[in-house]
Amino acid sequence: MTQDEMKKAVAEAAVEHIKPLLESDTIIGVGTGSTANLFIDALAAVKNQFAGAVASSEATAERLRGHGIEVFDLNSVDQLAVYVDGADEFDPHMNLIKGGGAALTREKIVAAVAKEFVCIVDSSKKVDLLGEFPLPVEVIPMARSYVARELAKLGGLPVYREGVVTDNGNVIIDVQDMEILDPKALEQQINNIVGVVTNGLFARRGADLVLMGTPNGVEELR
Ligand code: ABF
Repeated sequence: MTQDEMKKAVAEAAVEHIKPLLESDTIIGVGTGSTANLFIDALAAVKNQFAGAVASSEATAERLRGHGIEVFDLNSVDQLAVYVDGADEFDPHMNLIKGGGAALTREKIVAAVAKEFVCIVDSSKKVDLLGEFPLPVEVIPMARSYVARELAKLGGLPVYREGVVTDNGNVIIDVQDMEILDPKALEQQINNIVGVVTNGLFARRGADLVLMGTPNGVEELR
């Protein structure tokens, strides 16, 4: 099985997983990235069984609409039954690093509102300890240098992601070589730096279920 085939298999497994939740008024949260895109494509087959979706990025909203799935503003929605999204890394405690696609802030907001967070990945995303993937941090542009200095004090090597502006008009700093021994504490610590909008650690609200594509099929991890 290729990596793309594993991604497609988890995307389809995620649709099977959410099917029992779908009712005429159900609204679901949908993430960003290549695995989430395959989920959206698979979701199109059941689009008449639910009301619509909240998107974690402009790109996702466009893809959902392209399939005829209604996209709702999060402010018009009380609760999302489920949020389905990919990740850049996940550990055995369901902590995640996200944000390689620069959509981390909206992803974290949509995940916060959802009752269940289903993370869809291929087996290359599995790690024992988070941090090999550089940790993305979304930053207000005028605070970029200050935040970079503060991140360096936490032991990481901050690298400005050149040429990237988020959907919220901000910039991204990727932190390399960060020792992430306590993901929840570090998530909070980085959030406390003035000028940081969000960081890509999803530990305080990690995944409830990881569907992982492997060469032998899809594994469910809780
Ligand atoms: C989003 O897409 C991100 O948080 C993460 O950066 C990325 C994973 O992308 P892919 O599914 O393409 O590997 O979920």
